[in-house]
Amino acid sequence: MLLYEKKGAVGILTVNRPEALNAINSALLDELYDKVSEIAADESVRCLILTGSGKAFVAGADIGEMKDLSKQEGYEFGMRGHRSFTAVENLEIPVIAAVNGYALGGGCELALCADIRIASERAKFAQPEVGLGITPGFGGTQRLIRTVNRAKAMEMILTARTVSAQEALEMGLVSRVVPGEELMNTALALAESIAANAPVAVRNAKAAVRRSYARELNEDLEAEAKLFADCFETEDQRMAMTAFVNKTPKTEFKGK
Ligand code: DAK
Repeated sequence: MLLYEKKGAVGILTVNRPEALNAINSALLDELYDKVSEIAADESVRCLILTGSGKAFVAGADIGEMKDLSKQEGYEFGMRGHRSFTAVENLEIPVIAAVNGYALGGGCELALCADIRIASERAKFAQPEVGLGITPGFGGTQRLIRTVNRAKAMEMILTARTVSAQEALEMGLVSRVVPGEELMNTALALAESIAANAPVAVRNAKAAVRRSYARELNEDLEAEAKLFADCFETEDQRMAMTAFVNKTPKTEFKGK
């Protein structure tokens, strides 16, 4: 479910499950962890680009797989997600997310693990979880607030609204928006300009910047996983996810 290629000193990792809009299931989470560990050990790679196949970057965690999780399984799924996503974030080399399309839920959260995000004009961002009866669970509540201002983060998380690439640029969620056909070339040029700099200095600069960003992140992610898990087995979570999977309209949320 992942494709990987190297262009000189730049690695390109593509989430490749286009039939499900690259939705992330447990197998994909494990594959991501393994691949990222491999990349971390390859000293010839100096910058990584993360992107998706087809019209999505990643349309979220796999709703079909999550639908029937118990609270305990929800917690375990969340912690498994944190392990893989944190491995991306903890790579010593810079990571650029080239967001080619939908970056929803877990997809927006994966993009947030990158150091730099650039987007195609077609990209769309959202944290739609509260509309599915759950909270963001792969770091959205923690990484979004460390990336954009609190009002914007709260608006995205509490309304579940989808924002355009342009709006994402205005709020600082991405640093550039380019036409879709220019996305990969722009990402590659950016990656090559980083890879041409002194590797130790680049690595240490990233580590230094991350100190302010990542303070207490691990504890906060664990707290997020508990709050996330608590939403499972509720009537609202079961109803909303079943409606998505069955392609039927949602009924009104009951708070149960
Ligand atoms: N999961 C599973 N399948 C998905 C999917 C998803 N998130 N998104 C799309 N697909 C599948 C669709 O079911 C459809 O499958 P088939 O019917 O062809 O078998 C196929 O991909 C194509 O999708 P559509 O036919 O819907 O394509 P459209 O262009 O019409 O619509 C869309 C595109 C992106 C607007 C729509 O697919 C959509 O609304 N998708 C769901 C987006 C969403 O709500 N994503 C957030 C999921 S919640 C956790 C941590 C994190 C999370 C959860 C737990 N823990 C701590 C435990 C994260 C949660 C999320 O990400």
